Amino acid sequence: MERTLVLIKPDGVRRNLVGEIVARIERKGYLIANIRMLEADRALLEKHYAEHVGKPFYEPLVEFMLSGPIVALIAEGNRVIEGFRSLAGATDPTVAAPGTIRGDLARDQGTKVVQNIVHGSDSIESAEREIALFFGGK
Ligand code: DAT
Ligand code: MG
Repeated sequence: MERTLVLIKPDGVRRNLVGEIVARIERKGYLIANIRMLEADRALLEKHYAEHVGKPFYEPLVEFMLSGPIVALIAEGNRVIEGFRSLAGATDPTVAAPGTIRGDLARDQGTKVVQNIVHGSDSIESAEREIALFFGGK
């Protein structure tokens, strides 16, 4: 069964949106196969966001992800990688479609990195790599 890694970022946890986001994933019909709250450390985030090293928003992104607790979860179901990214909406919350997590629940805060509530893996390879980082390969 296909799996994806979802992160509820510090803005989502701070704003008490964990239940809302988990409910949207469940209502869509995906299974929450595992879930945990954690405070990520820099080493973990550097691995998770390795593809973005050197981009102007990289350091602000890591700092933002260190700014408070996050929730990591594994969602499971046919085509869940594509399906969760569709639920999440576009990266830029200003233009993310209404009805999506980012479109409904986030906006531009004028910060160096866009604060867009959730992360979702973008391919099977990324999903398995990221699940191993956050759940030790389980
Ligand atoms: P996504 O989270 O939609 O997969 P991404 O992997 O390209 O987007 O980028 C990771 C995060 O970095 C993204 O969720 C928000 C931030 N980000 C991406 N592009 C940005 C930009 N041009 N300016 C500011 N922040 C950006
Ligand atoms: Mg991405």
